[in-house]
Amino acid sequence: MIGVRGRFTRLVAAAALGLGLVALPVAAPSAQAASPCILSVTQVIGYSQYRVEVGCGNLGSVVSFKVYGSDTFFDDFQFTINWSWGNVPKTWCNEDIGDRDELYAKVTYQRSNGTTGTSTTDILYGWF
Ligand SMILES: [Ca+2]
Ligand SMILES: [Ca+2]
Repeated sequence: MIGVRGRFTRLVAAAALGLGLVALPVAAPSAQAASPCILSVTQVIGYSQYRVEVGCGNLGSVVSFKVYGSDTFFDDFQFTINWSWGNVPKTWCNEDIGDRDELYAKVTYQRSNGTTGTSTTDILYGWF
């Protein structure tokens, strides 16, 4: 149950948000900061496969990643790669048959000190 105080806080937050939008007429709608991990899908020349790869830059080395297709109602899991890259049949990346595909990856990486972390890449748009 939401008390009066909770309701008030929400109203104030909503008002602050509104003011913030009005007070920043020049700033472009702030896009979410780009993920440090990047998903790429490239052709494997001579094969009906894509090379699917994730890099996390200075964050660490990629241990594994799970690829999902972003969709309106729920995001469907596509496949797992237990490495920083792997070759997969092209059809695995075609998450929307006859439509544009929106792929992203949930990544597990290892830092230089041996600890692991997780990150999610930005969506990669394409016609796979
Ligand atoms: Ca989709
Ligand atoms: Ca497609």
